[in-house]
Amino acid sequence: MQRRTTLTQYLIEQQRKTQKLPADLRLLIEVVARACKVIGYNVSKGALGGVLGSAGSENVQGEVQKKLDVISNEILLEANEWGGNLAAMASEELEEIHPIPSEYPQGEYLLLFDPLDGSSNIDVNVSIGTIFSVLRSPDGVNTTTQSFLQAGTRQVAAGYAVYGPQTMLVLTTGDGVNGFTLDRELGSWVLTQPQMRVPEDTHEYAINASNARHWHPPVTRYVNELQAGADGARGEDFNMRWIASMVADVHRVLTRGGIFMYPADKRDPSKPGKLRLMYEANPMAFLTEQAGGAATDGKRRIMDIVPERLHERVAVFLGSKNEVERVTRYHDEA
Ligand code: AHM
Ligand code: MG
Repeated sequence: MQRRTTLTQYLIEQQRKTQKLPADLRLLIEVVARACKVIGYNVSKGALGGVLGSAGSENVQGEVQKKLDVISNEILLEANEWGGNLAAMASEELEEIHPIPSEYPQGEYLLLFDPLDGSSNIDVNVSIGTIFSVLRSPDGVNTTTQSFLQAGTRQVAAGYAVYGPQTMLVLTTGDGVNGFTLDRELGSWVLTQPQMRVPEDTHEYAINASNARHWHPPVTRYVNELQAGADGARGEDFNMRWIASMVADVHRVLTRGGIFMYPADKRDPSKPGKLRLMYEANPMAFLTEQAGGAATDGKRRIMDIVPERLHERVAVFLGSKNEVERVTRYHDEA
């Protein structure tokens, strides 16, 4: 029988091989992975579990919270509070950071997450996911919001779970990107996509084209060229996909290449893009770079940006290196 590597085995081997994966970080990743299993189980129940629809509340960004947004947030908080590996958590669904309650031991890590990404797809049975990022706290028991405001290059682990036709966990600890599929019978994550790579070139792009009239000129220039296909400057055809769940769109990019874009636009200069830097863009940028791709905000490498606020937004261009470099160059030339 072919040997199957589970997430636990992979992490232990990684700990032995690189010496860069401390035991408490390994345990923290396992707890997050376990929480994702529970979220995936709730997602799969849908209307039968009474989990669809709105929760009747708004989050800090003024977005209507779905019941599953709230449930997923609670699952992640509860699962991670007592393990002793964390100093604090931060979530898309919480305005302030969530310190570890004093009855539990404190650890040295900070966990950030978007508990359920792709909220608009929850009720229509389209892939959604959980995104997470792990940093080290420089301040131990005195952790504050300021402790979280570190550039993405400081991440020690990042990943996502995608709840789609299969439930998958895609993870980096800074030594490449590995994909695990949930074996529902055994309840374990099995390594199925080792060392995922993003090809440098692609013929596929992802952007919400309904915003085209609001784009800045470099984005319009780039997308117009893609749309002109073989008849235009590029001399070849490009295909478009937009799932509207970042997790699912980025999973496609990590699987077969592509460029994913959520640009800033002319509507609101105070809003540089829609996606959140610390728990959406940074973890996805870390994964993409680890898989050989690139990630910028049009001007800067995303992981070099030092955040000023926990819920800061950023423009995102990520995926196949040559396309990300091209659209970034168009911003330089503008
Ligand atoms: P969410 O975290 O509230 O779900 O919002 C983020 C999502 C991303 O998953 C996705 O790429 C984007 O919003 C889709 O936006 P739009 O509805 O503008 O296409
Ligand atoms: Mg999100």
